[in-house]
Amino acid sequence: MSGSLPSNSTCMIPTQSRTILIIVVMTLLAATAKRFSSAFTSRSIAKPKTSRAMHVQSIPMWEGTGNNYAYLVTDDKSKEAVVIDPANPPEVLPVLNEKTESGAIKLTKIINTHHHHDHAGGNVEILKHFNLPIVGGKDCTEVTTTPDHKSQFTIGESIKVTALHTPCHTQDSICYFFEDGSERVVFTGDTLFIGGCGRFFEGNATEMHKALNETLAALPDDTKVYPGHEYTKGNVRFAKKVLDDEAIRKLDEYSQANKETQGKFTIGDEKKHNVFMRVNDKNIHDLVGQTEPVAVMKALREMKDRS
Ligand SMILES: *[C@@H]1O[C@H](CO)[C@@H](O)[C@H](O)[C@H]1NC(C)=O
Ligand SMILES: CC(=O)N[C@H]1CO[C@H](CO)[C@@H](O)[C@@H]1O
Ligand SMILES: [Zn+2]
Repeated sequence: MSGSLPSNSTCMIPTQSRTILIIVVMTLLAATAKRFSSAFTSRSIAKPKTSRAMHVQSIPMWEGTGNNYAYLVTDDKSKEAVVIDPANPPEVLPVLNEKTESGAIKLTKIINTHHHHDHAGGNVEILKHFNLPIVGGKDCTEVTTTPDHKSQFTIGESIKVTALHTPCHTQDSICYFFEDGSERVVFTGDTLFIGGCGRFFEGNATEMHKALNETLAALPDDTKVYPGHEYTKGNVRFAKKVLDDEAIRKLDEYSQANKETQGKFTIGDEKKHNVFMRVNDKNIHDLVGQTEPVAVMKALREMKDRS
């Protein structure tokens, strides 16, 4: 580098000092560059974390019999977390204990989708270990708060929850729509399953039509569906008897290849492969001999109950 200096340089610094100065400047430059690049690297590593503020962990329960799911949802930034339908404490408590003891989460609520024992039946036992409020339908054991239809609350800094009343399977059924700015998910309990819907234990076809085709169908199409049970295989078996089309075949393939289907399909997908969300479909009308959506809903549910 010094060789490029003109030989008649008027620079007054002696050659030796000049070499030292160049070394010092280059070392400083290298250090700065290194610090700059490491800041850049750590920022690009941290990026996926900030864009995924909501973390959903499935906790399968009674696998092979009820095939239920409890869900642990955490706001990654604040570590604030809620547990949804922790119905079987022996399977849920080990997860909650490990995560709270390690500081990975701060558990703040139990949320229930409805009062059935395989959803709200773990509340009393969980309360012996954690002092938590319970948000749920009016008939849920130990419920503290029943949110109004379309009312909202937040979890940590980033998750906004909207309660959606969907009475039919039970009169106290509530679905919970979670948004974190970039991602949307809905916990549907026994109202909407992947490719199916719950039995009308306390309600009728008018109510299920409203729950599926008005309330849930109005959510953004990219909302991921997290139901209360893994029932997809049985639902597809029924759907194939009703209609054997492309969307239902795709769901069939997926459910044959994957044990778990929760969170893998969206409200947009359900409108295509869930016959209970296709009550306006001409092909289904022909099959059930009805055209009015509530009558179609009623006919489909009766067929499924008999199947
Ligand atoms: C369905 O249930 C709703 C709410 O309980 C009720 O108002 C309606 O009359 C019922 N419809 C039928 C067809 O039974
Ligand atoms: C959101 C949605 O799909 N709504 C449909 C529900 O069903 C009625 C007919 O009963 C349609 O008109 C709506 O478009
Ligand atoms: Zn139920």
